[in-house]
Amino acid sequence: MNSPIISFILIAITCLAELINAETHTWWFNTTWVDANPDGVFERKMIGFNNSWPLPTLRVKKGDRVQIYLTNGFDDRNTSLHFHGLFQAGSNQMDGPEMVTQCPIAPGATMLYNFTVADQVGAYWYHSHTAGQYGDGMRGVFIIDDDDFPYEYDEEVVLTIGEHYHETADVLKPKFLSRFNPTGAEPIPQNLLFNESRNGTWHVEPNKTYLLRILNIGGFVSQYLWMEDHEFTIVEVDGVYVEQNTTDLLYLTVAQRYTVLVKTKDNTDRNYAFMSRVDIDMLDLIPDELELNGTNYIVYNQDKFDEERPEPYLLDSIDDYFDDFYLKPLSKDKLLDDADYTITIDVQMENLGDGINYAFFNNVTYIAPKVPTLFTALSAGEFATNEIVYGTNTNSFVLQKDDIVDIVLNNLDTGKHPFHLHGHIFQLIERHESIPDEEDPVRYNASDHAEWPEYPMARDTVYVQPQSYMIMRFKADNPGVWFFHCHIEWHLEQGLAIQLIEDPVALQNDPNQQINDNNKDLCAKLGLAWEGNAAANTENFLDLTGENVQFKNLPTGFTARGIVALVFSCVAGVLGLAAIAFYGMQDISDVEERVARDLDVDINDDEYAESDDLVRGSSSLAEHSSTQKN
Ligand SMILES: *[C@@H]1O[C@H](CO)[C@@H](O)[C@H](O)[C@H]1NC(C)=O
Ligand SMILES: *[C@@H]1O[C@H](CO)[C@@H](O)[C@H](O)[C@H]1NC(C)=O
Ligand SMILES: *[C@@H]1O[C@H](CO)[C@@H](O)[C@H](O)[C@H]1NC(C)=O
Ligand SMILES: *[C@@H]1O[C@H](CO)[C@@H](O)[C@H](O)[C@H]1NC(C)=O
Ligand SMILES: *[C@@H]1O[C@H](CO)[C@@H](O)[C@H](O)[C@H]1NC(C)=O
Ligand SMILES: *[C@@H]1O[C@H](CO)[C@@H](O)[C@H](O)[C@H]1NC(C)=O
Ligand SMILES: *[C@@H]1O[C@H](CO)[C@@H](O)[C@H](O)[C@H]1NC(C)=O
Ligand SMILES: *[C@@H]1O[C@H](CO)[C@@H](O)[C@H](O)[C@H]1NC(C)=O
Ligand SMILES: *[C@@H]1O[C@H](CO)[C@@H](O)[C@H](O)[C@H]1NC(C)=O
Ligand SMILES: *[C@@H]1O[C@H](CO)[C@@H](O)[C@H](O)[C@H]1NC(C)=O
Ligand SMILES: *[C@@H]1O[C@H](CO)[C@@H](O)[C@H](O)[C@H]1NC(C)=O
Ligand SMILES: [Cu+2]
Repeated sequence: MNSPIISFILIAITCLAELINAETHTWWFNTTWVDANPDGVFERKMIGFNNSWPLPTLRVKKGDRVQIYLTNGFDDRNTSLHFHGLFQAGSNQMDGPEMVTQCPIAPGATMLYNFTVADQVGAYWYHSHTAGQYGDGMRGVFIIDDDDFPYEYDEEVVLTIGEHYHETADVLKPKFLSRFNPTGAEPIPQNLLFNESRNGTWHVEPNKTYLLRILNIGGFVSQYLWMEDHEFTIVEVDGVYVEQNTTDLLYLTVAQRYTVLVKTKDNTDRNYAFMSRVDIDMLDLIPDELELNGTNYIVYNQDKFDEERPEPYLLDSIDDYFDDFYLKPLSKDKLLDDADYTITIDVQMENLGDGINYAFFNNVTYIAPKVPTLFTALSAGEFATNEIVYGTNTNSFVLQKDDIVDIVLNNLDTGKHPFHLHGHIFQLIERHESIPDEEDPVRYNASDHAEWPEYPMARDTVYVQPQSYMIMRFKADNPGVWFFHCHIEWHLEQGLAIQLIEDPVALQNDPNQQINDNNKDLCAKLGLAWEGNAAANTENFLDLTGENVQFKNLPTGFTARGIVALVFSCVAGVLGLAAIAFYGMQDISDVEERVARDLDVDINDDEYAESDDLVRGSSSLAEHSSTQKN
């Protein structure tokens, strides 16, 4: 036999061996409320599985099949489960986001999430994709082990970080999405969590190399991490192996993962601090009682630790954190070819006529359609390639098979935002520096851009800087409906999302991608259709009458100023405490200052004083607007 044949046989045997080794993991989980005290200062209910919280770390191997039966054990709310970072190639309906790829799971109902982790490795996580539930604890780690891990280490350790609220999302959300919070100030967390707790202790042995998998499973703030006298050597980000790069200061937005090597000391003489810090630029207000730095411990010597804890280890500056743009994928995957299709999206936060602050891509705030978009794509026949059928408020873009796609994201907002694309990793090919609040936002200019890296960093979640832009590039090689959204849960609730409808014809022609009976039952339980356009019209896919749309715009002439005035009149008049709660327990004049600064209005100016008088005592926004006009 000649050698090509031999190598063919060898490859065939290897593939066969892998197939035979592929395991099926089956888990049954029931969502339940669990009494917990994660930060040690406040007892509350967290969302657990089977009366237990935190949720388990699920561990599988490359190529394995996963079957998770998720029962909605709540009696008053829907749920869903998303596996963050998994491509779900050929299994789009297992992706999780409600009204995108499935109907919500009604109380008492069960959904089987059944998929293989075909060709992925590394650190992922799972979380509810419904109404802020993951902030209430419905989140856990999902690891895909690799028999051919490219770096040497002695022991693997998982570490999650995140922020923590004392109130549940269903209490916070209505206060956040309220006309009494016209600037869209996000709720301020009470604490930072380290491994779902605080004051954590990481017990280590000397002379070892640890593989530390760090995951920010929070829903809002980014965090800095650093260790006293130890370093992080980054080897994987969001499931992508990278060339080693060592740093002493990491920055993780929510949903990002860093797998790092940490070498321990050669002796057990002392213990060290392991610090975390909230990115304060993301907070609209910093209450005195909020501990901005979390102190945790690397414990070599328990006796010493019992005697005395290491002091917090502070840095002079946290400006010099590791910029993931400079990482290089170990695969040496080159910059993809020039884009066949460019999606340009502008981010803005604005108020609509109901006085609520929403988030917009190109002036559209995402409102869920009446039929999950995947099911529209599957039922629309030849109309599936027509963006109209997906509705006017879903920000849907149809992508052609194997197109190279650029997402050019101009952030006209003064905040940082971590964006996540389902079903893909993307190359981050350009990211502009942040632009200070007092200057105008900078947009991407295609005829004047930076030089793009030869081997761009790739991952599934990246942040854009304030008033600045970034460009993400990927290949549309995974037929399906993929959500792209800000991973700050508050901003997703405000509508900061688009949908990519990738090669819907291939989707329709793939027998494995057809809606299964379980999914149809889930829709039926909630009285939802699993066919039709965004308005659930199955007769005429181009007729969107009755679709869900955003609230109408603020009437012309009614400015942010008017809203401020309205808020103050309410605060002063009715003592609507929601606004005060959001801006901290402060006196009212301070709240005024704060709102005014956010809205960029001068509270001493005459018009303001006037409008305050004008709106006092009235109750409807429309009324105020007509008064305001002149
Ligand atoms: C969770 O509870 C269900 C029944 O509610 C049970 O079938 C399942 O085995 C339990 N799962 C675990 C991981 O304990
Ligand atoms: C962490 O330390 C703080 C301050 O010492 C304490 O109030 C809190 O209960 C501790 N939390 C946990 C979970 O140990
Ligand atoms: C799931 O949990 C709920 C709430 O604890 C309970 O009422 C229900 O019986 C459980 N379901 C199953 C299948 O165990
Ligand atoms: C569950 O989902 C259905 C369909 O979207 C919706 O009508 C219903 O209000 C949801 N239930 C709750 C409690 O949010
Ligand atoms: C999961 O999907 C695979 C492939 O379609 C199928 O063979 C298997 O029966 C499914 N599992 C269950 C429990 O239905
Ligand atoms: C975090 O918690 C997990 C168990 O949930 C544990 O295995 C791990 O060692 C902890 N990590 C650290 C850094 O303490
Ligand atoms: C660590 O390794 C060094 C050099 O190999 C050795 O001298 C030292 O005793 C080791 N320390 C411990 C605590 O084992
Ligand atoms: C928190 O840590 C930062 C960075 O190390 C430091 O500048 C700041 O002073 C610390 N704050 C407190 C209250 O310790
Ligand atoms: C490591 O990161 C630095 C920037 O922090 C970058 O200049 C360098 O090229 C990177 N090297 C590798 C191998 O990733
Ligand atoms: C959004 O609305 C503004 C103001 O009406 C308009 O200037 C701009 O062109 C719109 N942007 C898009 C992408 O439609
Ligand atoms: C984009 O860059 C080109 C080349 O530098 C320049 O001529 C043009 O004015 C720029 N466009 C805008 C809108 O800034
Ligand atoms: Cu955001």
